[in-house]
Amino acid sequence: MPQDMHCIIGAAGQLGTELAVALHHAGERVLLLDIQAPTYPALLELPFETVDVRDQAALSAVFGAYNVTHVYHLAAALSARGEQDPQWAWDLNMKGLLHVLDLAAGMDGIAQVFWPSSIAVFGPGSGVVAAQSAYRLPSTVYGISKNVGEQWCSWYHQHRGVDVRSVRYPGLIGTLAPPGGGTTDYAVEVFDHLHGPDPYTCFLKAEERLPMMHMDDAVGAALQILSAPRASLRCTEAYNINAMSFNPQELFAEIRRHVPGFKVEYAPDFRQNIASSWPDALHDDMAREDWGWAPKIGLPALVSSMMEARKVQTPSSPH
Ligand code: AKB
Repeated sequence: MPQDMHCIIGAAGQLGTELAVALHHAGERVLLLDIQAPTYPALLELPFETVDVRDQAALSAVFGAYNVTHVYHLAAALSARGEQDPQWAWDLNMKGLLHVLDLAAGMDGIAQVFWPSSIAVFGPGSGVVAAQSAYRLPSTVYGISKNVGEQWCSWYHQHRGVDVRSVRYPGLIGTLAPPGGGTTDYAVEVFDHLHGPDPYTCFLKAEERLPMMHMDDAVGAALQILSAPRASLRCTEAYNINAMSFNPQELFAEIRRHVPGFKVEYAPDFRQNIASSWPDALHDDMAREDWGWAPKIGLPALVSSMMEARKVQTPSSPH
């Protein structure tokens, strides 16, 4: 029987890099797709193809040439970047998803598709802690594309038999590749500003609480939902998943346990309005019941892992 081939679209990005490394370390065959080559060293030995997901013919040719069985479609314009160029963001996010779903429907070899949704599907009226089926009026082009994308996933599952699975990710925090263009990015970029002469300038308010997740849990969620029996998945759109919630001042207080002199100033910009339209946390009972979702990492462990990965040497650190 031929071995599975896992194709990661957006493989040079924040989640793509981590998923590729995890699958590769698990002994799976992995194909990397992006418009720019991944730079993370462990990925340099893997097959890579330059493909723009808006080019369906190119995508189809690559899926066929490599006998792709599993597609992780991660390429997207995120919330903050998307607001700066709404038409481009809509085109990239929607065309990309529809191309992947359409190919998955027409190519026998493609067994599963993973496509991430986001807390950005929620907006004013969704509640401080958003329920799985909360009212959704997204405040960004990115959020609209994720909301509509969820409905396309459900349609392709019901009408074309595509086994596409999805979760609503919160802000993701990991070490291997930086995020690009998100509203939650402050919680990653701050770790590159711990020791400079100037304070870190945070673009959200000190009290802006948001749902967040360590990358290990995010990768775990993708792999876990893909391995669940299809019959156990009651939700054909995207599952709420929750790990932790914090605001900037709580994150920075935790960082100060490692770097006592760390200084911050606040200069909220347009991203603050996006953040304040999102919930503080999500109810994720359905994901827990249907496929056993259970996050492992909280705020202290998250900060320790980021500090460890950057090999930050401080008087109080245990190195
Ligand atoms: C963003 O900030 O746009 C993303 C997200 C929450 O989906 N990190």
